[in-house]
Amino acid sequence: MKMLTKSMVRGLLAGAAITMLPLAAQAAEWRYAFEEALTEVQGVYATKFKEHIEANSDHTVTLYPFGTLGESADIMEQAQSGILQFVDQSPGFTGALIPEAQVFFVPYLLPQDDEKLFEFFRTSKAINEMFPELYAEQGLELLKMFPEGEVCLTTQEPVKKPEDLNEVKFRVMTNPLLVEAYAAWGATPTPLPWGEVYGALQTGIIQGQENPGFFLESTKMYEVTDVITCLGHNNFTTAVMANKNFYDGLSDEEKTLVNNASEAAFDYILKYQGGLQEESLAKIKEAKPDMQINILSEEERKPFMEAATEVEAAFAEMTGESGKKILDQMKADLAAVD
Ligand code: 6CS
Repeated sequence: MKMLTKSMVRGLLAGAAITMLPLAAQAAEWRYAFEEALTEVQGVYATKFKEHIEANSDHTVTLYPFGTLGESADIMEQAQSGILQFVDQSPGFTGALIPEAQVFFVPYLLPQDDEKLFEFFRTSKAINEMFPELYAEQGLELLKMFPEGEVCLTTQEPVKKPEDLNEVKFRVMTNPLLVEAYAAWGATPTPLPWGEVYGALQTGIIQGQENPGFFLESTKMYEVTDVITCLGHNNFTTAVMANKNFYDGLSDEEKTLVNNASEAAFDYILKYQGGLQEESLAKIKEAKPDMQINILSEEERKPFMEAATEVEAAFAEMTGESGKKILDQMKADLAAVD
């Protein structure tokens, strides 16, 4: 897909951005970019957010799906500089900016049971109180974090044990802890932005990658891989935020509007995910009957789980005291929903 250059994007958005400045109390156009297509989970969330804002105010929200304004790193830069008012960037790409956000890549930290997982996202102090402070330091108002679905691996050959990943060039999001996780499992981790993944699989530059079921189906990852392996090691987390100066400049009423829109979209997206993983895997099987889909047993998962200790130690080393506080709080929050 052809990407716009940064200066083209700035030119495109600058005119509209100027109209925003003096009109905070009047009808404004707010821009919201995300990392997926309109019909994928982030797009469904963004659509719900937009609907709520537009039904309850004179403001409009223009949505920019993946590919319209660049890669994940580009839209984050645009949100930080105030060209965009809202952005959805997954912690998988936020590691350099906010190292603590990498906590979501400690394998087997999040519950595999959806009810517990959703309750954790709803009630977690780490997510709802501590992370907003860390995002604020980067000029971002963290509005919501939410899960997108169980992450599974796609490879050319079956993966039943970590040794099966030996020498496999495995694409990960651009996140140092994910590199550690796949290295701990014996793979050769290859960080890449999303836009390069299909082509890299097609040409054999990489042989594997991981993503939730709905994304494996909608992006047709199954066309360029032969085996899907689910080992319960993670659920894809994403984060929606606003430019902090923009948010702080809103009236109390507008802040409530934005917060209520976030709550409405959050509730909707959790319900939307009921059965989505199973449906997506079934659709893949239908589209490509010889695709092997392996759900590893508890016994088979054990060696993958054991490597998690090493990854947690790497997280501690990368993030020091601040990371420890987040991880400890997350563990306490998880214990509370268990
Ligand atoms: O793997 C990725 O890079 C992408 N995966 C998902 C599920 N959403 C956006 C992200 O860019």
